[in-house]
This record gives sequence, structure tokens and C-alpha cells, in this order.
Amino acid sequence: MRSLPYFCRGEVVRGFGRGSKELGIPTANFPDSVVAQLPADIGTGIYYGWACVGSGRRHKMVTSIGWNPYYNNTHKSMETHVIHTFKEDFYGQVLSLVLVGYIRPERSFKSLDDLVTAIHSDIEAAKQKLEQPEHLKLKDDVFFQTAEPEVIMNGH
Ligand code: ADP
Ligand code: RBF
Ligand code: MG
Repeated sequence: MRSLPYFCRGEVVRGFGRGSKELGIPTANFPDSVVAQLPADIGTGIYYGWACVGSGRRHKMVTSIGWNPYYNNTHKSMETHVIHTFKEDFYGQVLSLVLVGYIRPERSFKSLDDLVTAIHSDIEAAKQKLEQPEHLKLKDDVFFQTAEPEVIMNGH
């Protein structure tokens, strides 16, 4: 994918409220405007990278882009699980991301348990992959030094 690494940011909006939080995997959802701006080669699927809430610290993350086949959604969403335990929700705040690499396509599962197991293995994959020096470097990119919603940049 030519567009990787891909930098983007947007306000955290309410998602489907399916209780992903209760499963221990909350996902911060982006508005449609951010999803609409994705370049054509950033297709649906599961990605890993770095995330930053407001002007806070950078954390590892996993992002799901697509129609969530397990739920037969008709709406394309982009949602990020930040690999960090936050004290409070951050609806309305600006989330800045760099998508660094691709993990797998979206798929459907026989049960919710299987979906959750797959997400846990994505999280483990992200943690490992992001330790590579060329990926660690992106965490300190100048992009993360501002949280202005209008500053949308592409990686290169
Ligand atoms: P929704 O359907 O509204 O997206 P979720 O159950 O997916 O609800 O919860 C997402 C919300 O949880 C985020 O918008 C954010 O405010 C909060 N949150 C707390 N911790 C995290 C985290 N580690 N990663 C992503 N979101 C988190
Ligand atoms: N939904 C699917 O239907 N299929 C998937 O393969 C899938 N993979 C995901 C991987 C990650 C890392 C994350 C954070 C979410 C994934 N989801 C997937 C989305 C999941 O269904 C969604 O977070 C909940 O429905 C809450 O909106
Ligand atoms: Mg969500």
C-alpha cells in the first residue's frame, strides 16, 4: 500500500454502542468525513499503528476499517482501539493516528468469542510489529505535536 504510513486525525464520535467496552475492547470511532478521505489503496481491513488523544502521549493501536461483516453493517466505519487503559472516556476529543501497517482483512466469525479472540491476536501482532526501529520512529513524528482538527496530513 503506497499510502502507508497514513496520518489522519478527527474528533471521536459515538459509535454503534454495541458494548465493545464491556468486552474490554473499546473502539474510538471517527466521523464519516475522515473515512471518506481515506485514499483508495487504504482498503477495508485491520491496521496497526500509533495513536494520540489530544496532545497526550502516543500509544500503540489497532484500527478496523470497514463494514464489520460479523454485524452485517451497511455503514463503513473506522474505529481504533488504543492499547492503553484510560481513566476517562474521550468522546469529543481529537484522536491523531498514523496507520503504519496492515494486519488482515475483515471477516465474519461463528461467534462473538471468536471475534474477540481474533482482536486479541491483532493486538499482540501490533505490539510486536511496532517494536521495529522504523516503526518506533513514526511515534515521534512532528504530526503528533499538534491536535488541530483541520491539520490533516498525508505521510509522505
Ligand atoms: P462506541 O460505540 O460509542 O464507539 P465503545 O464501546 O466502542 O463505544 O467505546 C468507545 C469509547 O471508549 C471511545 O470513544 C473512548 O471515549 C472510550 N475509550 C476508553 N478507553 C479506550 C481505548 N483504550 N481505546 C479506544 N477508546 C477508548
Ligand atoms: N468486526 C468484524 O466484523 N470482523 C472483523 O474481522 C473485525 N476485526 C476487528 C479487529 C480489530 C482490531 C478491532 C478493533 C475491531 C474489529 N472488528 C471486526 C470490529 C468490531 O466488530 C467492532 O469493534 C464492534 O462491532 C464495535 O463497533
Ligand atoms: Mg466504538
